[in-house]
Amino acid sequence: TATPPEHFNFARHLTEVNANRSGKTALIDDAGSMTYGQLTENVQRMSAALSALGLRREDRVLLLMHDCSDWVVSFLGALHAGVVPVCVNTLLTTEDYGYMLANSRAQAALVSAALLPALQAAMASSANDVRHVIVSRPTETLPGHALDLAQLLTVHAPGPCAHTHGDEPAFWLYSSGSTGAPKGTVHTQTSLYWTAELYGKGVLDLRESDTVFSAAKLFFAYGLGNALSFPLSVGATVVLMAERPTPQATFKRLVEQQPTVFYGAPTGYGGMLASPDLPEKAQVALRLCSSAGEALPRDIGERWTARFGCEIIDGIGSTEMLHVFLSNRPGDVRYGTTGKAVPGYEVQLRDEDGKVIHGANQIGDLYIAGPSAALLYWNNRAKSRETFQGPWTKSGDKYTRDPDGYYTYAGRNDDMLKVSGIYVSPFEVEATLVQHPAVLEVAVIGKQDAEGLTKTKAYVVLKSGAQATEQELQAFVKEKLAPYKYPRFIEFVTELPKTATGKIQRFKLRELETQ
Ligand code: 3SK
Repeated sequence: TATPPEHFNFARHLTEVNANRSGKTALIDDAGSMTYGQLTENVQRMSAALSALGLRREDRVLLLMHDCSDWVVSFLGALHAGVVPVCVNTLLTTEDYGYMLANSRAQAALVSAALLPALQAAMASSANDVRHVIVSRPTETLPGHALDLAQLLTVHAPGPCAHTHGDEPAFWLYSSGSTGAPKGTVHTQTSLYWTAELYGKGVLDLRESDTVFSAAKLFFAYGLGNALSFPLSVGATVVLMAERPTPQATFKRLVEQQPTVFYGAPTGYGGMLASPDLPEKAQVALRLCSSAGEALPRDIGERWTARFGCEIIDGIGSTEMLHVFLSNRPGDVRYGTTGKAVPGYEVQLRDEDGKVIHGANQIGDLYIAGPSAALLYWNNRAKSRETFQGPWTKSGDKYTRDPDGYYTYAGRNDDMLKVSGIYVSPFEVEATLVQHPAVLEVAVIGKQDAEGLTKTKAYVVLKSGAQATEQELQAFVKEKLAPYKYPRFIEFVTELPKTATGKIQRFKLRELETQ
């Protein structure tokens, strides 16, 4: 793979790669389609518009949008101008957005019309530097200070590309940990290039003839590669969907748009396989599927392949490495394992003393070295040092390697849970549940469901004489946190297992679940 030049801009790179595809469809979203020629022009117009609004190189802009072509134009337009998009999850709370605005000091926000009220509430309740709000697809008259994204693109002629360095901060994604606020993970212009080369082309062998569809949204590192940097690096067509990836919404795209490549997470595959509306093989055009986010249970992989005749390529990536670095390969899939290192990345397992484990079948901490690692966590030197150790990045996952060199997931080394492929901190859920007037104390752990997928379970001790139902507590959490964080299971107990010094022994609760 060619090393990008010292001065490199990923948006310009895509323009060059697709220069001869101007009539080909690049993006299909819920409202229509956009050719490569239109995409290039819109990216250059967005770049000019941001510059004209006074946004300068390295200024941050918040990108809070449902998946649609405006997301792609906004992201690439910002990169083209050297302005840094801070891509945020559309499922969060006003409080989360307030934190992200203050932490990133974003000078502008690009937002879906449906998310404008949440953004405005965040702006009203937090110290922030937002000077411009640009709204995608407004359905009503906009408030005075807000600009219509489509109109902005018509007003500004295509602008020149910033002379960015390949190592320059290019965009941020937020990564969550078990404690503390989400960490602004700063990636460079070349991170996107490397993940597209090494995994998108190297492992998935994406081609111009592919149509791709990702259930994971663009604001996730997984979705960003799946549905933006990978397909656009090979001139493929992307199907984008704003709504939640329910089985029905996914089937609609699989059948109507005939994608050849589908990317999902294990919970999504499990939900589809369990649905009475699962399409027949003849109704879809899949040649390949990818999975990440949580370990894919063998049974789900096997049932999917039996139904559709195509493999699910299971891998693991991280926000810090931007995409998948350990993966199965087409034609060499061992369901139940995460495969081997993606060529271009090195992985190591280390023991508790930090020594590299060379033998087979021993549990160790997973470290990765590769060219797509983030630069740092914004304003967080301690966590940056802990995670980015010279060429190595600590993943926070535990793995084993079998004698044939295949890696198998063995859990996290912090308390984080991955539910439907998204990190959930048990401490955050506990801290919310104890705010309920009937709750005395609580412990949250991961519980495997019948399919081997992790769900959140809360053990709750109620205050003497107090009453609360499972549904009431679930609704309470959904109101205060992003809804996906609510505990799927609640068990009422009279006490929690504790050490002599009063610390909750979560491992005892985990043992109960595996008995
Ligand atoms: O969760 C994962 O495995 C993943 C994969 C690709 C990119 C980012 C992440 C977190």
